[in-house]
Amino acid sequence: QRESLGPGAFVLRRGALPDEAALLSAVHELLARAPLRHMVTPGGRPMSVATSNCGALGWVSDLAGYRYVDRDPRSGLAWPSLPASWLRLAGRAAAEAGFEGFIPDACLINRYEPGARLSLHQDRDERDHTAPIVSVSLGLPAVFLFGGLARTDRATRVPLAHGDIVVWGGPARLRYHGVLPLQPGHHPLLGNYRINLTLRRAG
Ligand code: MD5
Ligand code: FE
Repeated sequence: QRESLGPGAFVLRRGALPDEAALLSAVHELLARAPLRHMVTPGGRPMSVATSNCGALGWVSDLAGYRYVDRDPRSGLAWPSLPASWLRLAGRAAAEAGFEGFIPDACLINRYEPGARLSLHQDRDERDHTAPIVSVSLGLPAVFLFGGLARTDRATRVPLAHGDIVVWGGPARLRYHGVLPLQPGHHPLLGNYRINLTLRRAG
């Protein structure tokens, strides 16, 4: 049930479904401690996606740039810990895609509401690009844009649904990617939201 998106990129369709209830209750607990917020890009525009983090490091953006930090700048507190079950899920998914021994230290939690999007970008704020990234999609479906190593490379469109896990590593790790504006809808567990978890090795 492992589907290839190209070298180093694999979808495990509905791979997180057996864990959906535990994942969602943990998400809600984590967000109570480190609330979602619209981070501001270095250019000064609030992102349409609302963001929080858990793990030793969390990704932040502000007028000074993008970086990983060990505290939530809003509260001054350490980010909540990465749940042990998420570490296991990420390790298992990475191994199924051929990346053994993946131990994330950061999980970015992105919430999309209808109209929210992520424009084409690379994930390159992590120290070591040899580790893969594991992404878990929950709630409303989205269309993922999967580009190439150059910004102008043609992007393919990959539909992602509730429970889908994607692993990006090796030759896919620095490919440009984005998410098209979320279409309105209703998901039985998440209402009109999509939540994406990206588990990373940042430090
Ligand atoms: C999402 N989030 O669906 C995606 C999932 C982000 C972000 O892009 O930065 O929060 S992660 C997709 C990803 C990561 C690393 C490499 C590649 C895709 N890739 O090669 O296409 O909300
Ligand atoms: Fe990304």
